[in-house]
Amino acid sequence: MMRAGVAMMVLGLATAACGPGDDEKSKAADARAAAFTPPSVTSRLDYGSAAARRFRTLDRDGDDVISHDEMPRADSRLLELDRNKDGEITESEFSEGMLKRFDAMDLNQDGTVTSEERRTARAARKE
Ligand SMILES: [Ca+2]
Ligand SMILES: [Ca+2]
Ligand SMILES: [Ca+2]
Repeated sequence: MMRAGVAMMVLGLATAACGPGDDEKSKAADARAAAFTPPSVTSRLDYGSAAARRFRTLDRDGDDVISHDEMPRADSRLLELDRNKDGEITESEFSEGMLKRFDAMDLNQDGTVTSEERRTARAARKE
């Protein structure tokens, strides 16, 4: 009889302790979920093919050169890719420049850029 009573009490306590604890935990998880940005990992290959697609989009007349009038004005960083400063970006200037950017972001040089590394690179740029 006694034994069963104690067991019931322990069970009751465990449930009571568990209840609010779980609630707190799920609230914290909700907060985390709200602030959460999905982690992304971009491989060098993916980045390169995304860059190639971007080049194709920008090169409207398809002559493998982004000429001055094809250059989006909003993206001044694109001009940094013009290595020989002739005002145009060739396909190799574009892809090599983009991959150099990727390598600069890939802090641990494992061939992938995580969202963490991207954040760090962005923060470094602002300084
Ligand atoms: Ca063109
Ligand atoms: Ca050029
Ligand atoms: Ca990396």
